[in-house]
This record gives sequence, structure tokens and C-alpha cells, in this order.
Amino acid sequence: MQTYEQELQQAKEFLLKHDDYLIVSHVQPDGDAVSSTVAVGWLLSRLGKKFTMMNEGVIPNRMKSLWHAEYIINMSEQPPQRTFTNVICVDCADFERVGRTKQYFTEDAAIVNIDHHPTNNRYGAINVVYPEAAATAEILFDLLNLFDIEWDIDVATAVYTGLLTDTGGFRYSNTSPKVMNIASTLLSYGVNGPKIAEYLLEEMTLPQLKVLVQALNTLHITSDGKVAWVHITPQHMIDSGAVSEDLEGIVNYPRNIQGVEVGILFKQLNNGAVKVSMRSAGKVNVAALAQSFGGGGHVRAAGFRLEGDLEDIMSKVVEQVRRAL
Ligand SMILES: [Mn+2]
Repeated sequence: MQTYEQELQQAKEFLLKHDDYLIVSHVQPDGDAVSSTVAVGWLLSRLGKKFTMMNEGVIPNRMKSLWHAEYIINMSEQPPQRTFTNVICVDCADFERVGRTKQYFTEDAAIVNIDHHPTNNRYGAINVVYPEAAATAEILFDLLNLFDIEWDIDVATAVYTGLLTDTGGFRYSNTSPKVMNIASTLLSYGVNGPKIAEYLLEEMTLPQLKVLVQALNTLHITSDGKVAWVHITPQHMIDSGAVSEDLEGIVNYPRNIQGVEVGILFKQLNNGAVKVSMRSAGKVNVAALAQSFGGGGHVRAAGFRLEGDLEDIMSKVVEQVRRAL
């Protein structure tokens, strides 16, 4: 078993040795996924390397102000006309999380897997997997510091954004002394912390608020008060005018109820599948639960997808969570 420092060193050597990289992150990318994608892109640009940034789908609007985020290819809209041999996967707990972007990896592709999910199954040729990190962006902070490159405001803002979003605004239990030290360093590089927090965590669009109201109207809680859940249907999305990224954070509302151990958001998708997001107050390891349903994540934040009827899935999942309590 290699140490974290050795893994970082291997990644560094890989990046120096090759050229023409593909950088991908997980489907439905969050703040950390987008931040990590552009941070790797920024590093490669400083090294004078050719690189392509890609995601299976759309980049959230709120992330579009990050450095070169507008150049992240939406594979579903602009399928690339070629394949890639040198692939860097960021924030992807398992190979399936890259989604359909994998069809653009050559069969002999060398994959660098940079991630902080404890459920990561080390699918890369090189794995920089560090579950102690609050965000993949934290790992990238360490990686970038191995190079003789001067930080600028663009990459500092990207890394700060990944840390901010994956720690829920420096509030979750993953907000370690190291996270605060890194944040402090990034602020000293000129990052506008309050502005990013206002834009990413406070400000809401009207559809976002409307869809929150609709979700809260579906609130259920078990008789012992320990499991609470809400759901969202395709009709809710139409009525509110919300888009997928507007649902981020809704799962915290049921979780935040006093006495609740696990909060769940069930999102019924247009294709009939249901996306399940779980948040734990600490007692229940929702990553293990999610894994038992074919998903993954962190001890306190995890998710998965199931095919089937919404009501059936809700009762089945709630039952499993009650058993885990
Ligand atoms: Mn992450």
C-alpha cells in the first residue's frame, strides 16, 4: 500500500511524462467535480500540455464563472470525434461514475484516479485516493504544490470553490484544520471568499425556491422521528421551472429536523428511475447503505439510483434505513 505522498508523486510524474490528456468528472457534476476538472486543466496548461475537459452532461450554471469552465465539453451535445489514452478522472468514486464519457477512452487508456470518496475502488492505473480529504480539490491543492508553479487567482478560486461546496460552507464534519489552513492560504492569494459563498450558498433562483417549497410539501417522517424524506416528481420540475442543479441542498432540509438521523431526497427521473440522496446526522453510515443499493459516497452523504415505482422505492429504502438505525 502506497502512502498519499507516493501516490501524489506518481500522479505528478504521469502528468509531466505524457501529453494530450482527457479530464473527466462524475455525471451530474457538483462544485467539487467542476472545480477539480478546471484545476487539473489549469495545471496542465501551466505545464504546456494539451488537454480536453469533458463531462457526460451539462455544467451547473453556478459553476460557469470558474476558469475555463465554459470549455468543459458537454459530451451529450458535442460528442468528441476521437478517443484519448491519457485520462484523468476527478471526484469519481468508481469507474461507472464517469458515465458515458468512458466510450472516448482507448481500450489501453491509462487512468489517473484522483478522488476522496471512501468507497473508491481504485480503478485507475494510478490512484490518488485520500478519503481524509474533504474534497478532491483538497488533493489537488497538495498536487499543485508539488510543481514549481505560481498560484494565481483563477486556480485558487477553483480549489476554494471545491472546498467550500463539499464542506457545505466549511460547516460539515469534514471541515478539518487542514481545510481551514488551505482556505486561509487561498484567501491570501486573493480569493473573494464572501462573494463566492454568497453566490454559491446563499443566493437562490426563483425556480429553485419554488421547487424547494414543492419538495417540502411532500415531507414524511417516521413515527420515531428518526428518518425524514421528501420527493420530487417530473411534474414538480415542470411546475417550478427548476433544473437539476436547483435540487442541490434540498436533502438537507429533512436531515436538519431536530432528532432526525437520516434525511432522504427521492427524485423521480423522466426515464422512470429514481435518484436517491441520503444525508446522515452521524449515527448511520449512508455510504454503506448506498453501496448495498449499488451506489456510493461518503459516511454522511451518499446516493444511488433505482429503477421502479416511486412509492415502492420510498418504502423499501426507508425500511432499510430504519433497520440500519
Ligand atoms: Mn467531492
